[in-house]
This record gives sequence, structure tokens and C-alpha cells, in this order.
Amino acid sequence: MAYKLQDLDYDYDALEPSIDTRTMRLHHDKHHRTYVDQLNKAIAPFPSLNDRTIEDLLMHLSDVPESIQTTVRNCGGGHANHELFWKSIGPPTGTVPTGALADGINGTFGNLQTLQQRLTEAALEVFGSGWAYLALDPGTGKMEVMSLPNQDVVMLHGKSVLLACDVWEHSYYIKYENRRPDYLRAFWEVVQWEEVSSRLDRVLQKSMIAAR
Ligand code: MN3
Repeated sequence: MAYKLQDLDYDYDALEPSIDTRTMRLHHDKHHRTYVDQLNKAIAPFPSLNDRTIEDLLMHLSDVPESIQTTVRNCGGGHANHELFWKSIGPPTGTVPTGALADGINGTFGNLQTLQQRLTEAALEVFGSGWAYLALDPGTGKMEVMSLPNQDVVMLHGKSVLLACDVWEHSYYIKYENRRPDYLRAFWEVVQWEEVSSRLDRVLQKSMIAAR
């Protein structure tokens, strides 16, 4: 099979009590797995699509046969978004942004708290299902808060994800029911700032190489 569901880097109960074990298990093993399975099923009749990275597949949707474009967009997008999400969160470390990440956040938003407020607002404003992100424009090096509906992906808007927050109800409904604000408070407790920081480094390094 072309695309694989990666195991989490941590145990299902590692984010308790912020994000409960049952949610983590269902979200990863059922929801994310379904995106991967449906994507693989859709592309199976088209062997030329099998060796593409998920980024390559999504960035060149017009190369994909029309009959499976919607499935690839939704399920491929779902796969890509969740891969970013599982690394954006993890066992609470108590760390805060440092170095270039802290400089970028302070320069763009004033301080970390304002970034958190803006991203939380964007996540609350998602009507129905979707995502909120801290994204970076690799061309200008500027950070911004974004939100997208369904399983749309940031890369199709020319930006790179630094931090991804899943606001589909399946991310929180078991524990938080309709209380999305409570889930978002819990989300900040499990954000992995070191991962956000290394993503920033990788994106900036890549854009510096591309500009040479
Ligand atoms: Mn999800």
C-alpha cells in the first residue's frame, strides 16, 4: 500500500487528562486510519500515483484522474493534516517557545498569549469541521494564524504549517462534548513547542536553499 498510518510517538494515554485516552485511540486508529485506507483504495487502480509523497499528490491534484480527485483531496488532505497534528501535540513538557520561534511569535503577535488568543478565536470560528493553524509564508518568513474547512491543506495556499489544531468534533466530543473552548484550552497544554521550533527551522532552511 502506498500510504501508511504511522504509530504515535507516545502512548494513547500520554496526553491525559488534557486529551483522553479513548479520544486519542479512536482519533488515530479509526479516523486517521480511515483517511489512509480510503486514499489507498482510491489510488490503487492508478499505479503511477503510488510512489508520490502525500505533498506531491496534493500539490498536483490536476494530475489525479477526475473520478478520484475529491477522495484524494479529502482523504489525502486528512492524512497530511493528521500527520502534522500528531506531532504538534504530545505529553506536556512545560516548555515555551524559545530562540527564532519566540522571536517570530513576539515580532508578529506581540507575545505568545496573543498568538494563543488569535489561534483559539480562529478555531472557535470554524463552522462545522476544519482546522486552525500557525502557518509560515516561506517566501516572506512571516507567520500567520489560518483556518481551513474540512480537510483542506495549508500547502495549497502557498504556506507551511508550524502548528496544527484539529477542530473536527471527533477530536474532542467524547470528553468535552459541545465545549470546544475547553478542548482548545487543553490543546495548549499539550502543544510541542520544540517540534514547532524545528519545523520553523526546516521551512526557513528550505526557503533559503530555494532562494540561492
Ligand atoms: Mn481529526
